[in-house]
Amino acid sequence: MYRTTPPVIRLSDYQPPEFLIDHVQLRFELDAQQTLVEAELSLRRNPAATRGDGDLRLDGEQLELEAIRLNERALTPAEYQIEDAHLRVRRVPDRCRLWTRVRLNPSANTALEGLYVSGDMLCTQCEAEGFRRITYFLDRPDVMATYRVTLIADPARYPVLLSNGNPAGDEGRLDDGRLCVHWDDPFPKPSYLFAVVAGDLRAVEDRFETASGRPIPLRIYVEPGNEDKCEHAMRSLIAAMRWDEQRYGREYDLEVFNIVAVSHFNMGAMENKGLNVFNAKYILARPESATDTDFAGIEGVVAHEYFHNWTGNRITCRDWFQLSLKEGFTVYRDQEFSADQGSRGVKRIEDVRLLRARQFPEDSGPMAHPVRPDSYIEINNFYTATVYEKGAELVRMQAHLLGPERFRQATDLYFERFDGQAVTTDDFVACMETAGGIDLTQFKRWYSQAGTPQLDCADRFDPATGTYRLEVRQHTPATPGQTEKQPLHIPLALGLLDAEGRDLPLQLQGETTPPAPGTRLLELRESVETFVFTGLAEQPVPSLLRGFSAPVQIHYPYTDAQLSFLMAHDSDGFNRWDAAQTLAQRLLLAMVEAPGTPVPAPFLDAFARALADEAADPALIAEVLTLPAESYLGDQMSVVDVDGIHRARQTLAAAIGSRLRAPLLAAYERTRSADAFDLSHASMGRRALGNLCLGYLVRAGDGEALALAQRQFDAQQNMTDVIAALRMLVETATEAGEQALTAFYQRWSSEPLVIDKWFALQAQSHRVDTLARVERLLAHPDFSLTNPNRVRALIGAFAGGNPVRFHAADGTGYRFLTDRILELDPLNPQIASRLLYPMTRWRRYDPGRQQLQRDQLERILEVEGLSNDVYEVVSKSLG
Ligand code: B3K
Ligand code: ZN
Repeated sequence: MYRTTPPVIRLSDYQPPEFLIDHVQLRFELDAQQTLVEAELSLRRNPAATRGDGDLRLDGEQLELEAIRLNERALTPAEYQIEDAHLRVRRVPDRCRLWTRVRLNPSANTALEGLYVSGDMLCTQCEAEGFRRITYFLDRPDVMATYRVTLIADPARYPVLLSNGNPAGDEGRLDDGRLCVHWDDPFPKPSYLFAVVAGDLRAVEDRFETASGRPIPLRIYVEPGNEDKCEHAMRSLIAAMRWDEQRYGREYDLEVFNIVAVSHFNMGAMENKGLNVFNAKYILARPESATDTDFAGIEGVVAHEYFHNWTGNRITCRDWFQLSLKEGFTVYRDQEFSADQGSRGVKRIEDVRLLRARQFPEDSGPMAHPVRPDSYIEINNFYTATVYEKGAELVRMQAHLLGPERFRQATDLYFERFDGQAVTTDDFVACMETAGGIDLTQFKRWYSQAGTPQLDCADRFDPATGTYRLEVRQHTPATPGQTEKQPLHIPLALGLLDAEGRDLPLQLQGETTPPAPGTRLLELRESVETFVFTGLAEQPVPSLLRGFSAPVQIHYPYTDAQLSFLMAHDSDGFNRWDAAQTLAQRLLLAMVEAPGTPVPAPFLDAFARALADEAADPALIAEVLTLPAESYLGDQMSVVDVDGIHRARQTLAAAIGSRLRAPLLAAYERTRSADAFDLSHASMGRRALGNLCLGYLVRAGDGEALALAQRQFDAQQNMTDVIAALRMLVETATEAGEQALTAFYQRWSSEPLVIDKWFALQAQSHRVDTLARVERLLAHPDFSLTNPNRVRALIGAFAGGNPVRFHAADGTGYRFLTDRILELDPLNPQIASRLLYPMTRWRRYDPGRQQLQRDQLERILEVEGLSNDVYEVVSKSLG
């Protein structure tokens, strides 16, 4: 049994810090086993502090304190105390300099938080609370300081020494031959943005000239041999820097901008000031070894981390409850950036697909929390789809309510008002209110209220008066700890279509402005609201929540015919896609209920029509023709029928493949491109559509299609095509699949990022023997529990990306995951906790599976010395 319950941190307990740190001098003697860190903190009592006993309490974990001085004087043991995760110095003066020397062992740091070893290099990860594993400090984001850093290391091992800010002065050599380098960061920053990297690294260089004409050298540092894989990341960085100047008037501020790609990293990347550290997955790419999805990921993440320089670094969070202040806004910014680089419509669909797949389930499950949470045990558990993706939707709604010009004025005001400060989401919204001239008091409930609002719509057309009444009811289901919900301020974009599919002119009753055709933004505020449109000659078909104008679920009793009609005619691309998804979802759920349900001809006709639309963006057509995921279909059922959903989806895919054979083959041929390595949006779209078509054909058991897949695999061109073909071979043809897997491994065995794909693809296979294979792969020489990418590729892909095999009715999947979590927790609690997610929603399954999952969750809870990360998720899930 877990003995002491870890403390709960609450927003309502927030207190300003008793001390501030204005400046920090750090000196590192870097070594993989023994690193010495000397820190001199210039401290002063915070005039805004409301309480304090005169003692200074600094955070520190896993540090060996060797020496401590206050204002140059060594402290006696009576003057300080080391409590479990704190250093307490008694009675310090209002202004002082505290100097400490601590020793750490980076090579023993498997949690990858603080200073750790990745391959042959040393690197850091400090967000959220990793700096306290480097030195004793006020490790909280509302303490912002300038830093001067000295790095000393053996140049044979670590010829490149990097930290935040600008290089300061010449590199030098100490008498013992060690290299000594200085960095200066003039911008006050919270400790979570601190970074150090040391290694034998190669730089890929370019340069960017800012709007005001300052040339900025840009360097991407990689391990030797990877220099030829940085072009796309560099191009994305330059595009992001330009975009932030043009769209937000934000210029880069330091003299250099550095990025380092590392192979052991807990998440995607980290926005450390002037020194972004990246999971190699989000930097390294060439078309023969990375997929189009990888390229899009790189573009988005490089931009995201760069954008943090203003939204996160120059203006940061007062406390971790405000995480969405920087994450929600920065995700919104990277979404808009990517929309401008490729297709806006397709990007919106991808973003909403992700929101529905990840955030909606989170918001209706045991870990549901508001965008600004009120409490946490372990903050690392709150880097969630809610804080990030729903947070981005809240910014998007405000941008929508203000319109582009006022939104820009509001962000200008935000940057002007809060530069150099640590602030709150309320501060952000206040800028929206001031510049927008609107009252967002009610809107702010979006930040504090968890759960996905449900909108129930009903309508009535009165031909006698030509009026159309639309009634919208909103309600938000209860979430853990929040049973009472209040109505939200919801922007609802809609259009009304005539019988030809054209947008009708819209005029609300009582309005004097002339009716305008197109989309209209309604604002909901009450639990029930009725909107009366006048001057209509015929019963319209409503197109609701255009562009997904709010993160809600909308319900309207559409007939299948109306959905097909919207799919064909809606002027809103998002709603055309959404209508197609709803149609497919309905059919699939009917097939789950009644397995013999035939596939209706109109469904296939609509599919064929979309396929034949050669004028449309192939990426968009691919989105329209992609069936909803198994997990998403499960979310729509009161009890998830794991096997029924899998069967229905396979059956429908096979039916599409056999009944639309000719048009699918034609589309496949049409989308093959002469330049397999082209990375334009158009080429990526063609590959997506082509592989989707081939996949349907293969699932129908089509021999010719399987031969095409084999040929596509053998051609070994773009990785997008190779991986798609490999997946088809593995799923269908045992012998050819095995051979292809072997060939693929041999070809790519020296490229870890490609080998991750090899692991993931096998873990996601629908074949019945997949778990046995995954267990065998645990013993593969390339598998390692200490590399998060590998863990995600094998264990994460199985548990999170293979519902039918993970949720096997005999509970073997659950037991497997639990065993792995218990092995991982002592090594890397963040990764262990993340892997748990698929089991937290046990209540959604049948009684047998519920019991099996609960048994495993309880088994975890019984382990002594569990991390706070895993404890929090398991205990809340059992709740
Ligand atoms: N800010 C980091 C995430 C840090 C996660 C710490 N557990 C990456 C990002 O959102 O840009
Ligand atoms: Zn971020």
